[in-house]
Amino acid sequence: MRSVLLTVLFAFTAPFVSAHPGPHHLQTRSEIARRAELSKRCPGQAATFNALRQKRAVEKRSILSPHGSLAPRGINGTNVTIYTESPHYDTIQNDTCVLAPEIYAGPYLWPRSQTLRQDMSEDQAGVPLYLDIGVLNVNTCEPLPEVLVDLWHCNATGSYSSFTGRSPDTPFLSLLEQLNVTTGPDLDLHTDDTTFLRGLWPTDANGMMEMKTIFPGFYVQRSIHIHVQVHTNWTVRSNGTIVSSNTVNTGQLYFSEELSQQIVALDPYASHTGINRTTNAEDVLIGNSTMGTGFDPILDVVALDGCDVTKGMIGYITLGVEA
Ligand SMILES: *[C@@H]1O[C@H](CO)[C@@H](O)[C@H](O)[C@H]1NC(C)=O
Ligand SMILES: *[C@@H]1O[C@H](CO)[C@@H](O)[C@H](O)[C@H]1NC(C)=O
Ligand SMILES: *[C@@H]1O[C@H](CO)[C@@H](O)[C@H](O)[C@H]1NC(C)=O
Ligand SMILES: *[C@@H]1O[C@H](CO)[C@@H](O)[C@H](O)[C@H]1NC(C)=O
Ligand SMILES: *[C@@H]1O[C@H](CO)[C@@H](O)[C@H](O)[C@H]1NC(C)=O
Ligand SMILES: *[C@@H]1O[C@H](CO)[C@@H](O)[C@H](O)[C@H]1NC(C)=O
Ligand SMILES: *[C@@H]1O[C@H](CO)[C@@H](O)[C@H](O)[C@H]1NC(C)=O
Ligand SMILES: *[C@@H]1O[C@H](CO)[C@@H](O)[C@H](O)[C@H]1NC(C)=O
Ligand SMILES: CC(=O)N[C@H]1CO[C@H](CO)[C@@H](O)[C@@H]1O
Repeated sequence: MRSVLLTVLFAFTAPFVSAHPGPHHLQTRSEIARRAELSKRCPGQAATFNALRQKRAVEKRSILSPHGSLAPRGINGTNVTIYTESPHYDTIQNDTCVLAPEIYAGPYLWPRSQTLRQDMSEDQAGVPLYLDIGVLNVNTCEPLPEVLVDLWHCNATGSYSSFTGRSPDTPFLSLLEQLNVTTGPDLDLHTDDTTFLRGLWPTDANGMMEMKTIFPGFYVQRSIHIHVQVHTNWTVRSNGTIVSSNTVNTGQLYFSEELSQQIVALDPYASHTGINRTTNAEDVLIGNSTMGTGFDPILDVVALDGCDVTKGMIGYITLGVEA
């Protein structure tokens, strides 16, 4: 496995930015159509992007320096050396999944538990999944290096870390009713400080990053998905959580129905019997992303051993960001 040496600026003095789960934004048809067009803009550059990935060698670089483009002014920090594994996948899609600032990040967005690491599986049981993510700037069709990719999803039986006191089987509106709260920017449903299946990692010089996790399970009313945000101007604290981010692009990534069926038939996924799984076809949000547009939020998957996905897999996707 090739390694890329990164240097990260850890900030110690910037203020804490709290989570602001937004309202349930659905996209307008014209916005979907616009993003679908964007998703097809860069096929040639995507091929170049791929060639760059294959040439990638061990390289040493500093991603943040006091005068670098990503170093926020006035933040007091120090450098820490971290190692990143190169992504596995050798081919790139020519279509991209275009993220947008206005897409719903969901009630389980919880920045204080998202930590800088390349393996966010902790002790969670499930089928190993390596997310191999490329980020392209869809305005220039160039890879976006040094942007922070932020990922979170539920465990094999539908629970999110930091929200383990919430039942994955309770519909969202019933939960709000039970708690006598309304949705809005100050909604806080968290119950604890667990961090499993939440992670952040920057893209390398070629706009690529990799995260090890497990295949997600499901919870009520949603098809199996992974939340993703891309931060283009960011700093992390000494404990690896994000300090601030002015520029966030948000999206959700999905799996094919066939693959989901195959995985949820296995333990421990199969032990989640309290609700029926929502399929991609039934999911409201995925329907809004894909309907007749060619916009593609489904991860391409290859088995780690080349034949059996139930032993582990690599999920590959190119995210398009309007930067
Ligand atoms: C993507 O690549 C495939 C296979 O090379 C090709 O058939 C398809 O037309 C390409 N799509 C775009 C949008 O370029
Ligand atoms: C990045 O964030 C810093 C700190 O919040 C801000 O001062 C700076 O203007 C931002 N840069 C860009 C390009 O948005
Ligand atoms: C950075 O932090 C150190 C230790 O907390 C402090 O002594 C120093 O004055 C700070 N420097 C700046 C520029 O804020
Ligand atoms: C961090 O690394 C950069 C690039 O190597 C260097 O210029 C800078 O002085 C380092 N900062 C600290 C606080 O060590
Ligand atoms: C990291 O530090 C922040 C600020 O002190 C805190 O709110 C957060 O819970 C910490 N997160 C982790 C995972 O340690
Ligand atoms: C998922 O997380 C919940 C809450 O922590 C836990 O009770 C459950 O056992 C976990 N599922 C698996 C398969 O470990
Ligand atoms: C629910 O909250 C509202 C506003 O905070 C309050 O007026 C009302 O009494 C609460 N109802 C119950 C059943 O706690
Ligand atoms: C799951 O779906 C089946 C078939 O439609 C239905 O009989 C069953 O009651 C559902 N189970 C739950 C927990 O909703
Ligand atoms: C643009 C668009 O088609 N939005 C749809 C998103 O999904 C909801 C629920 O299915 C529809 O009501 C919207 O029309």
